[in-house]
Amino acid sequence: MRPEPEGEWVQGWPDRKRPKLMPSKDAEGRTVFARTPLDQLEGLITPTDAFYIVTQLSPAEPIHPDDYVFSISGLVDRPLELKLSDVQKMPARTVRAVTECAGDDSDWFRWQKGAAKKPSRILTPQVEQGGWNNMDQGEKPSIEQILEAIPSSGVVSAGEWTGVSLFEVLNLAGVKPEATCAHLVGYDLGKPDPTPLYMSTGRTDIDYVDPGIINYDKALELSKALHPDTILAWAMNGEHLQHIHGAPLRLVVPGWSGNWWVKWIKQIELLDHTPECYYQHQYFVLGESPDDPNRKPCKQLGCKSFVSYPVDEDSPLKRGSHAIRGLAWSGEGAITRVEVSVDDGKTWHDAHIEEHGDRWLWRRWMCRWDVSEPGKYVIKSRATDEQGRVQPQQPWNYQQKHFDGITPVDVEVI
Ligand SMILES: Nc1nc2c(c(=O)[nH]1)N[C@H]1C(S)=C(S)[C@@H](COP(=O)(O)O)O[C@H]1N2
Ligand SMILES: [Mo]
Repeated sequence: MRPEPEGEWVQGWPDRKRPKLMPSKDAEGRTVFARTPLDQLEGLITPTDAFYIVTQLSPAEPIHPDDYVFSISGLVDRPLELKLSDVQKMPARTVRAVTECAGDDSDWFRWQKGAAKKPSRILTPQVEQGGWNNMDQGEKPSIEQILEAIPSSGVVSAGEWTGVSLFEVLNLAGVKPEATCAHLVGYDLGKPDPTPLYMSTGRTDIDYVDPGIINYDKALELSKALHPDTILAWAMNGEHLQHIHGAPLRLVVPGWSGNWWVKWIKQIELLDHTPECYYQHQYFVLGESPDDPNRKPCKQLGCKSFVSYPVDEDSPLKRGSHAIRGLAWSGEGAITRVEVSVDDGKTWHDAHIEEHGDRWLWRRWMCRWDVSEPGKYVIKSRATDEQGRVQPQQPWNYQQKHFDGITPVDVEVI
């Protein structure tokens, strides 16, 4: 069942229910992980208070914006230490983009492989206390308990990010011609918890290469680092970045999965090689198995759409006319086509997709459905992007990342 539409009073007036995150909190009651209620959202931009949250280590200590500094070092002509006010004096750039955690919808991979329980897109409460990165303390829960406790959907949102192109900041330091990689390091420290690895693979017998206490870091290839839409952002959705989203400064890497979007930037080091990063070479990798010699880091997202209305829980539907609706996005840029099927993929019809000029943002689509025959229906959607890539792009992989498969909706019409 969908929640009742009535919510709190706002500014003294009765209001609709505001979309709320489904949070997991640390021992101090601070949210460290949260999923977005996609079924309750309208429009293109996810309100900040409903924007999903993922932290792999312990979140960084908050830094006052006036005290914040980060460094640029390595293969540069002029190593620099910059303050927030320094980057705010540079030419600003605003990018609207989808952020999707590499593990979004990973349950659907398991379901495609034969897991009994069909995933749901309606959020249900998950472990409130502890969160996923504290779940291995004390009694160790089984993989089944973890998977049951923390569904995978809803770790995707869309935001408006304001900052400065990373290339402008790098030019200030002067990148040496030998540089091939920007190594970005966050202020957050910790020991990676193997639980997400166990969770995503559904196995605990996997070699967990313990890197000890590390800063969150990523090694971004220079061509993506120099793309004008790769920005260092200090604002999100028209206001200063919130701490948990990486304030004072975080990286925005449109088209690439969330793990590239390094929060709490501490250091940018230019290198002529790719350093080993836990969240790039151990976790967030695509491959057939842990010993696959062709394992490679998760980078750009596939091509994806899903049906946000109706969902299985809306069943039964009354005969008549319905609006089938949903969202579509791609790691390669704009979505150009969305098709809908109401007969389990036998026939497809073009959906109406909303026009807008932001190639990294998802597009809303809808399709009117006039249904007069009672019975069981399977609704599907399929997206195509400007590169001609058709959903799905990403095959099954052992860490179950970058799921972009077709997710059927089962409804009964009465
Ligand atoms: N410094 C740092 N940056 C990070 C992370 C982190 O743990 N530490 N998590 C990454 C992951 S896995 C995701 S999906 C996104 C989530 O960003 P959000 O919490 O702002 O939605 O941040 C990325 N950037
Ligand atoms: Mo993520």
